[in-house]
Amino acid sequence: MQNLTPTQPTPADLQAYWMPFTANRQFKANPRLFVSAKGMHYKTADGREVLDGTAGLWCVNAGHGRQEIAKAVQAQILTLDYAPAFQMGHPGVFELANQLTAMLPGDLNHAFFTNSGSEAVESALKIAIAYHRVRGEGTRQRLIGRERGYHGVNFGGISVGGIAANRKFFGSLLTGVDHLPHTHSLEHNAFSRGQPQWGAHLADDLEPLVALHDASNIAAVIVEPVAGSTGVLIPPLGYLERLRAICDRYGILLIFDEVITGFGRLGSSFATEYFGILPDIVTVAKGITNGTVPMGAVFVRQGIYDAFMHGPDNAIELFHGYTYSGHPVACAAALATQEIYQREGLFEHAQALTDYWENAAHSLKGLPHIIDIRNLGLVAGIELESIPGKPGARAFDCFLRCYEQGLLIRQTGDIIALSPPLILQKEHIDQMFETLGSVIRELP
Ligand code: PXG
Repeated sequence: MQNLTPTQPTPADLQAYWMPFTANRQFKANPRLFVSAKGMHYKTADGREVLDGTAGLWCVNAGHGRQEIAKAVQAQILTLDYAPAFQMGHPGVFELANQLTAMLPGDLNHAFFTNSGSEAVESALKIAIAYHRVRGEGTRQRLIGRERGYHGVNFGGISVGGIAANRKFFGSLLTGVDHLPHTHSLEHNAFSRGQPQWGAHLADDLEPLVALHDASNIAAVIVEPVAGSTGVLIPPLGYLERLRAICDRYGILLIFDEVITGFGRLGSSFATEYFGILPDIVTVAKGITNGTVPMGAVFVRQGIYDAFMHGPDNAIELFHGYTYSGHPVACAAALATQEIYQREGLFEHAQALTDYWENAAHSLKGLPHIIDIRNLGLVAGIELESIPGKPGARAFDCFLRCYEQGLLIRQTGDIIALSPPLILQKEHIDQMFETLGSVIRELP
């Protein structure tokens, strides 16, 4: 791999940096550092190439080291490095909003910008509650998430989120939140290809919550169309449709958190297009800039935006925003990224590889420890049986061995998640599942 820029040597002391979502002491005793990346591969500090099976953290959809993005970012910094986000604008952010909303179905035609998926979620939840208030239904404040949901790590996101470890350390969280059941069932759906048959009825659990609280107190339901972080849970056939129908019946906003599913992961621009369902609000991040510059966004339907556009012209309609909302450099990166997605037809490419990907993933069926394989678009989840009393240990062992063998995978609990850059070719798919298969065969 050509190394275009000099990389720093590994620092002698790794102590000062408190690493996020990482076993710090274990890592620092045995560090794993990437020093460069190009295309489908990372390069490690000890000079090995590692095939990227996870697009970084589900974000580098157009592959690593894209010149076009680098050039756009450099040019933007030299032209306009920063413009105040409040009461001022710059061309790039309007252009980006136009382009992105044109990719979304229906009247999801207004974009609010943030700097991460977590901030997109907070913004979406605040917009949902404020929307009802500006329409004169200010009692609609309750939020409904789902067990095992991941909506980032800020207080709103962990409140509606359903991953216990992400919640239990942090106090009382938001009040007025309920959770739908998750949709995972090994009993009914193990080794399903694509969307599982069983489970649409789980959406009906929204009904008793409405009966309990009354619709007049409920603002929104938020779900990941495909749950990623918790370990790849594919929505059962008909489930999302049913959720949409119940929300419609009671005037509850439906929020799709597309931080992972956005920008081609399922072989279409967004999950809303893939499933043919129109939510009221969509959150994105990650692939919006190919992971190069932090950015997130919230898309809302016309009626939501319109509801705020009342009162005197000089009144600020939404008291919310970030110093770096629509940052010029992030916008330049996002525009260059969208250009690559389109020019290279990467979503179509992903779509064309889906069957091959599915077959490769399911070819691991029958190997020791594997209790489920699930897939959709270019996502796969492989669930391993836990070692009794040591949850997560087997998949972490698998992760380390794959890394040693030149493959980057993601592990959450005892589930392995794969979500490669969309530029991959069949030989990368072969290599990924061959390596993973041989590693799993050797796991104790
Ligand atoms: N919503 C969803 C659905 C996500 O997947 C966030 C919000 C938060 O985004 P930020 O940009 O604030 O991290 C995410 C993030 C993993 C993994 O390995 C997943 C995420 C982040 C890090 C790791 O599954 N998802």
